[in-house]
Amino acid sequence: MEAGGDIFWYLFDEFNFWAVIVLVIVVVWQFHNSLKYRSPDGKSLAYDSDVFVPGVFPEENDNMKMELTWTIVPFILIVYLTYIAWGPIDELWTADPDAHEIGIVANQWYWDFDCVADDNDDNTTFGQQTEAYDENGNLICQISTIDVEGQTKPLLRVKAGQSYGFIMTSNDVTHAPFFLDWGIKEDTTPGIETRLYHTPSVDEIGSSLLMCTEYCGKDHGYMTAVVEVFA
Ligand SMILES: [Cu+2]
Repeated sequence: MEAGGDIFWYLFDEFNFWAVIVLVIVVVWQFHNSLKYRSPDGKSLAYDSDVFVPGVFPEENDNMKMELTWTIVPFILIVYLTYIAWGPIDELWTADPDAHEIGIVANQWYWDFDCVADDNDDNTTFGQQTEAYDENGNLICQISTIDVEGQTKPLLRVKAGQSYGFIMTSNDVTHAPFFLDWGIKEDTTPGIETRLYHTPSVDEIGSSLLMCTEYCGKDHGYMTAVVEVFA
């Protein structure tokens, strides 16, 4: 299976599904107990509140079976969710030797792209290589700018079906590009090269946002770019 795309949305749906199940159980349980154990109108509490010691669970209410259940069942669920979350991480971190490498350098507060990442260590300016072609002469990477609600943003264009490796670093603090439509993200850290692999699918043709998802200061919320997948 290819990195990113469907595999991430499957994971997203799976997490949402279990979140809803847990929510329903908690809410039903909560209402059930609120009604079942409420103090009858006009009656005082079942136990003497004067001898109640805060922080000490009334031992007569102990229920080992219930305690084990609410420890073991969520534990199994968490182990399962952790296990399925490894799949996509493995996909986006597995280096594809045939991937075309694009450089991304994060700065406060803008993104530098480079269509040819082989000299990425020196890439401190926007658009060193603004285009790249495959061996058949087809355009597979193009960098320009685009106006988004009055602001000039970098535009990265990539081709559907082409495998890409994003070679990333930062010039200042930690940032994290999040390819919104692809569902993938990775930290960029000064002095360290991090990588992401993804092959945009034909389903991902069109424009979407790339945003910073690691808080990096004043203009973090405006640190965006547009990523366009073309056919
Ligand atoms: Cu940021």
